[in-house]
Amino acid sequence: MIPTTLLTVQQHILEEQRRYHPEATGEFSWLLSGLTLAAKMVESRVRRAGLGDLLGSTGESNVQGETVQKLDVYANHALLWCLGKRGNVGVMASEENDSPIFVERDRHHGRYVVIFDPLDGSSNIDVNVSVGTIFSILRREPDPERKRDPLQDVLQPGVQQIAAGYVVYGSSCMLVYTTGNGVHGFTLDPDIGAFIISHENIRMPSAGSLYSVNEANANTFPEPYQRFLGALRSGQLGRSYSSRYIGSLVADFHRTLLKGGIFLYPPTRSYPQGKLRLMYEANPIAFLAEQAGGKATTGTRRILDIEPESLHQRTPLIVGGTEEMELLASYMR
Ligand code: AHM
Ligand code: MG
Repeated sequence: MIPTTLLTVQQHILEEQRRYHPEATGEFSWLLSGLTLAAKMVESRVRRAGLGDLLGSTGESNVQGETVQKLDVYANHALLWCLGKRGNVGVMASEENDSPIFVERDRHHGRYVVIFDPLDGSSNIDVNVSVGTIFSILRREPDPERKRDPLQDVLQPGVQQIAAGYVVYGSSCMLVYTTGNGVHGFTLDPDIGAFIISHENIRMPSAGSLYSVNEANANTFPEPYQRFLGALRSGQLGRSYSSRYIGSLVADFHRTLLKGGIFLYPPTRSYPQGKLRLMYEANPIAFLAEQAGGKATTGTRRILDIEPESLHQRTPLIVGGTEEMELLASYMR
C-alpha cells in the first residue's frame, strides 16, 4: 500500500505554488528540482567519502585562501551543472568561485539568481561529521541587451530572497526550505531516491537549553557576548544551558531550528568582521530562522536588512529563539 501522506518535495512545491501563486508557470518548481538533483548527487558522494581517493584535499586553495576539498569541487560542479541546465537561471554565484557566473545560454531571459555554498563545513568530511549545502534564490530582471554586470543581480539584501534552504548530509539526508510560507523539511528516502516530507511547518522554539559557539574564541569576543554567555550559564533565563558545537553551520543551525537555543559566530580577534559569509550562509539561514519564528542578527542589526557590498563579504551571525535573542540584544545595548 502507498501511504496517503507520502508527499515529495516536488509535489510540495507545486502545491505551495498553486496555493500562493496560482498564476505561476511551474518554472520555479523546475528550478528547485535542479537543486534536489544536485543534492542527491552530492549525497551519494558524501556517503562514499571514506572510499576511493575522495578523502583529503586537492592541494589547491579557493578564493578565500582555504584548502579545497575534493568533495567541495564535486559539489560545486554538480550545482553549477544541474542549475545551469534549467533554462531559467541567469546568474549563479558560489563560495568556490571568485565572481558570479552567467549561464551564457540564459543570460538575456533567466529570471533567477541562485547563490550557494556547495559544501559547507567541508573540513569535517574527513572525520565523518555532518556537512551541508546552503542556497539562496533571488529574482532577476531580464537583460535582453546582455550588458548588465552579474554582480549587480547578486548584490541584493536578504529580504529580497524568494526562497532559501539547505541540505544536511547527516545520519540521514534532509532538505529544509522556505519560499516565505513557513519552513518545511524533507528526508531523503534512499530506496526510492526522493525527498519525502518529514517535518512540515517547522517552528523554532522561543527558548531552548542549548547554546552553540566556538568557545575557544570566547576571550576574543566583544565583551557584551562574554557577559551574555555568562548570563546563560548562570541561569538568568530561568533554566540551565548545555553547549553543542559541531563546526558545520548547517548542522549547528539545523539543531537550533529543531531544538531551540542560540547559535553564535561573533566577531573574534582572527575574524573582526565575523567569519561567516553574508550572501550564501547568513542570508539563507536568517530567512529560514525568521520564517520559523526565530531571529537572526549581526548582534545589533537584522541580517536580512544588510545591503551587500561584495559577494564574499563576512558578517557576525547570531541566530536563535526569541528569548535568547532578546536577552542578547539587551546586553548589546
Ligand atoms: P566553510 O564554508 O569553509 O566550511 O566554513 C564555514 C564553517 C561553518 O560551517 C562553521 O559554522 C564555521 O565555519 C566554523 O568555524 P570555526 O571552526 O572557526 O568555529
Ligand atoms: Mg561555508
